Amino acid sequence: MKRIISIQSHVVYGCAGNSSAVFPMRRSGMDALPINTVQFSNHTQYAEGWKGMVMPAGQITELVQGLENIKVLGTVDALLSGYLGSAEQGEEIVAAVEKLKAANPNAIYFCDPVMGHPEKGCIVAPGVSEFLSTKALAAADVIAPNLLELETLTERVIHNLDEAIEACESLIAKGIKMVVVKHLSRAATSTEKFEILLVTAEGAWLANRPLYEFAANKQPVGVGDLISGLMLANLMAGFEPVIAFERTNASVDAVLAETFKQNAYELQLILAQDAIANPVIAEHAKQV
Ligand code: PXL
Repeated sequence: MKRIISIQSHVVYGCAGNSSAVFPMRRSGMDALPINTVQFSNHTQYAEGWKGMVMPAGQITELVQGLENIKVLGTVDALLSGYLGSAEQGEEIVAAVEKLKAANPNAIYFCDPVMGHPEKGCIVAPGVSEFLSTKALAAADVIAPNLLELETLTERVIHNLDEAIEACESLIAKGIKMVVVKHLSRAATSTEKFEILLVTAEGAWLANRPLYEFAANKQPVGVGDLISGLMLANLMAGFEPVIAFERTNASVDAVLAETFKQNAYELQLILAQDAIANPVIAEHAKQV
């Protein structure tokens, strides 16, 4: 069984960060080891706010040391990072990646550079964005930005698909092996569908899923975290990048379809678990 350390948020209720990604990774056959960057009652997009704390500095380093002490660290195949509670936690993650790669040179670092979305209410601590654009980017093997995050990482404004692909290629030229744009937003080729993009040294592929008509203030949260977790799980399960990308897209669509059907705000991971483990690919990704 492949083993993944996943360093993201924990929410008591609902789905964001580890609370969105860990169950799907386990349901995909992975041994997921969650390390929590924050412990919040709920994600930060509730109008009522949230309760809880950012994990104290030093905690990530300490837990990774504990894993090394019990000789588990060297058996870990990948490290996934997502929502950070502070920029200092980012430094600890990069140190953990170095330690992991020293223990297992084949291990990979999958970075989901969650930078927040102030208009939507996704609040991220100061300094996190700068950290992700510099040290995290330098350490990552795979990166999964949304359009805004891709613009920040590459310091450019992206208007369309060609520019999005060029931006991803600039990251590949810097040594990143794979870029998954988890939401193309205004750079998408269609407003009727939700599009995601995969770019590797071999080429670029576009996949889409239907748009469900969630109320404007009830757009599901944690979808990006789900995409990253599933993409990594599918890669670790041995699927080729394009197949892993298609399977991820199909699973995410099934989760959103179920969430819409249930008229729920939080992702319905449990009800959609069979489609997480065994997605049905409705349409193949298109090479672009
Ligand atoms: O999905 C990103 C995310 C992760 N973790 C927490 C969040 C959010 C988005 O709002 O609030 C705690």
